[in-house]
Amino acid sequence: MEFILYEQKGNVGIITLNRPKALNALNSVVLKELGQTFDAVDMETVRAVIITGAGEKSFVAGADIGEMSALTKSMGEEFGKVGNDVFRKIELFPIPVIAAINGFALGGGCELAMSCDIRLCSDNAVFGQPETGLGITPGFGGTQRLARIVGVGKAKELIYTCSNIKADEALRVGLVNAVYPLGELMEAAEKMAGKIARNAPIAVRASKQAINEGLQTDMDSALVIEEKLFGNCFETEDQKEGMKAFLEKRKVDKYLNR
Ligand code: CO8
Repeated sequence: MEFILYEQKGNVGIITLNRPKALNALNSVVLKELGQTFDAVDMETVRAVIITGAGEKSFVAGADIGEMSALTKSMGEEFGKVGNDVFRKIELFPIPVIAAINGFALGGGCELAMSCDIRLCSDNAVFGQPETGLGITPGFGGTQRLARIVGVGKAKELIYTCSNIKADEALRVGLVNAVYPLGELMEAAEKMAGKIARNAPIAVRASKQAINEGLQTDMDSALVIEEKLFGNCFETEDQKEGMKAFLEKRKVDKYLNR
């Protein structure tokens, strides 16, 4: 891979977007490799994935403006679909994905972070959707996910004005879950991923599926989705072991993912 580094540490997969000279901007190759990296994650052993950016300045400074500058209408639509398909893959990835946002998360960078389940950032992080200032709309899901995460009014303000917000404001509006000093960000992300990894993997996956699918439908249908996934858990060895351990007043040594 030219622009993506992948490492597995125990049960945690760590993806690093590695194009620091362009502040990890997303060109077609980065997007293609990002999709391929997710496809190659070992689903037997990996229980959570972390995405971060190389360097100390930027998570992702957006889609590559140089590459986008010459697009035609149909090419623009196609490029939007390429980004949307990869980000949707991340959003629907069976196991949780944590964004460790280590600096700029602008345009496509903010959109990438929003496709992850949980967003942790460093204190130097900056978020924004600068697209309308470049003559385009947010095109990798920003018009949809930002409104769902921070609310319609705040999303419209950020998108129409192209105002950037810093880490503390991102925390206040609910765009990120927590802020850490830059040097402590990865440790915090790995600690959270490790906590996820210790729980029953099938139950964690089913919870992600229930939340994601439930948000797409009305409450009554959503609760049926939950009931079915909840019921499925009772066919797993992990449920039997989890409850047996509780009743025997001991900790589960290791969930078996079955
Ligand atoms: N694309 C391409 N190159 C970039 C990008 C980018 N988004 N961001 C930074 N770079 C490059 C710079 O050109 C520069 O390269 P070089 O050294 O060769 O000149 C290098 O990275 C370092 O950047 P700066 O010198 O500008 O660093 P500064 O610290 O001075 O500034 C900023 C950092 C503020 C992050 C600044 O680089 C900046 O404003 N970048 C652009 C941010 C932006 O507007 N992002 C949104 C892009 S649009 C988008 O993401 C749309 C997504 C949906 C697409 C849908 C398609 C249909």
